[in-house]
Amino acid sequence: MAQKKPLVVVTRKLPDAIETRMMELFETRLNLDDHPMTKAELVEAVKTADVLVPTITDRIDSSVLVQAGTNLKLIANFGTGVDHIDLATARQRSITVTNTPGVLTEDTADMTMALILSVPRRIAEGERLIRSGNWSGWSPTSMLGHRIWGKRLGIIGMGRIGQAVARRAKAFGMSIHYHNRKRVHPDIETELEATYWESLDQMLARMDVVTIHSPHTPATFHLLSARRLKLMQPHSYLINTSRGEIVDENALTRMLQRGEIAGAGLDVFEHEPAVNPKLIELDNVVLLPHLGSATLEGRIDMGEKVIINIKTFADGHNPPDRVLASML
Ligand code: 8YV
Repeated sequence: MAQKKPLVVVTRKLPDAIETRMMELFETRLNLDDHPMTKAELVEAVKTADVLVPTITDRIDSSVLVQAGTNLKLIANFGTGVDHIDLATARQRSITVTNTPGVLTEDTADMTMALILSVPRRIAEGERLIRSGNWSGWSPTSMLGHRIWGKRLGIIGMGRIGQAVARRAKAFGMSIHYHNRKRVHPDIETELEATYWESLDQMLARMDVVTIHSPHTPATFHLLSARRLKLMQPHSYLINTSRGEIVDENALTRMLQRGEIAGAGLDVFEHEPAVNPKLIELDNVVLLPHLGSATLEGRIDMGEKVIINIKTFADGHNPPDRVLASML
């Protein structure tokens, strides 16, 4: 007898190929107009679904999870970061959580590199100048930026994405420094010619560019606090393609306004989609709307991972990308 298909509720519009395959494999409820779900809609989803497929725009906190029906056994997140899901409550209610690691690494590293180039070389500012119609032509001293070749890059979080950024930055002639909870394997340090800093404070004070690649957890919330940001040198730049909550955004904005650091490249914000209006006024920042992993290829790979996680789970096996609270 054919197995009953699980009811899968998908909270946002996914690429067509992924939605079509989900429709074939599961009893799938799609969000065709792609509106971010309200809390009431999320509660309704967890009450009815066997599997929920949320994204970063859904706050799956304990007030939502306590209303989940007994059928809800799997949250197959579309994305790597799971800071929008209350993992402790999920565990208490025996709900398995999976994510989509690995497939976003190269795209996110590319976007990080784009920001590392854009901010010191004033790419977005130059583009704005042309579009404003006010460019009066080349001159030897106009719009000078700073060279990145030969500069020190401090990577906070040397996991998959941190290492992919290091490889790219090394090819651009930067010297690689990193801070991580654990020192990486010596072979990786050798390959990247990377210098390990056990003390984040000491590293921050010596870098020309600092880039963040840690997950957002209670331990990394405001890791770059006002005190730590002040350790950075006035000529240095901060890049963040990880999570906005890791940086005290108000403190960063004040420092950028006063020229206490040279610039910032931000793809993520503390209160997304809200962006501090004072940041928008500044010329020494490049602001992107959470584009780190936004490639069609990446989104399809993420969807494939979601499908594999659901299918494996529905077939009674451990899904490959289970998130364990101890991993965070
Ligand atoms: C995703 C991300 O696009 O995967 C992540 O953690 O930050 C993004 O690049 C988003 O989370 C999708 O839910």
